[in-house]
Amino acid sequence: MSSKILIIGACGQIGSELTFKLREIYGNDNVIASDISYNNLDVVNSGIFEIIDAMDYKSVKICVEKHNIDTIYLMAAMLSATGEKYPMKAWDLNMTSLFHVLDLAKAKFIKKVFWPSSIAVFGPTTPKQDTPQYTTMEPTTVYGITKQVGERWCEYYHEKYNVDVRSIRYPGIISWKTLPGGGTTDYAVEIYHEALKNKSYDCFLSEDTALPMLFMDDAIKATVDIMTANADAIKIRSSYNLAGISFTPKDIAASIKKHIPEFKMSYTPDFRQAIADSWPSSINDMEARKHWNWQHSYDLEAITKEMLTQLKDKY
Ligand code: AKB
Repeated sequence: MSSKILIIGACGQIGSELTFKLREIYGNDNVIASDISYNNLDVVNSGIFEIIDAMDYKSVKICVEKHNIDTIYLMAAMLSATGEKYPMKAWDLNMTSLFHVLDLAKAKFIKKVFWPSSIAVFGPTTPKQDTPQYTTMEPTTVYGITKQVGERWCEYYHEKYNVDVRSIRYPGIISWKTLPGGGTTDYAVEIYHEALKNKSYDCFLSEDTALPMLFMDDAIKATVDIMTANADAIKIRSSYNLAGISFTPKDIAASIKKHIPEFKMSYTPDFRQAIADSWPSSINDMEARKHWNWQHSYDLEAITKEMLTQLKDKY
């Protein structure tokens, strides 16, 4: 299982934990972490780290050649909420970085690519419950548009140029090591920090907004599983639906109250409510389960227990 890996966007919420996991599997020297700045010292200090601007083809290529990279995980992206503030920046970053990596694979500098898509590819005309793999997709956010278009390009590069690109439509990801930044599902992480710090949380989504979510350990497992599966098991080269659990802000508040009875939740929906309302509330991921044996482990109660235990010492 020898592989030389580059993670672009290694300082972010998912990139950081992916870096730690891949270093565990492949060894520290075989996993090069990179980001645009040194903004996560745990990652920077855990092994080889390079400053890379994902928008700059040359700097990515130089790093690939310097370290004999054969596999890239492209985790740099502007997420849904920030993308609505800077639409053209989101478009530029999300698309340009993807083309750079796909072109490196097309030119045979690298062999394999992981690129995350998102439930943001879906929109208000998509069936909301148990959203199937193949369905109407009319995303209303710039982030969702970049992910939908990106999926088409991934499939195109696979079909036309035989590029081994693999992708998952991540739901909201809940984790304690690194904070998420700029997403609509971020409330489901912030709430645990605020519950421990202030015993209260003012949620930017309304109490009944159900969204698909996944604990980080499950998300990392899915990422490793899809990347280590045999190429012929990967029958979908756009991106796979992936589900863990679905819950509302009211559900997560109730789950926290079991551990912190005095916890108080209030609701002040902002512009992110419209984004959440345009997304599915639950996902059907039978293709991922069938093709490469995906299964999740954490339910809401297990997530709450783990989040509060891990974050307790911080506050
Ligand atoms: C976001 O909220 O923008 C992301 C996502 C669901 O892709 N977490």
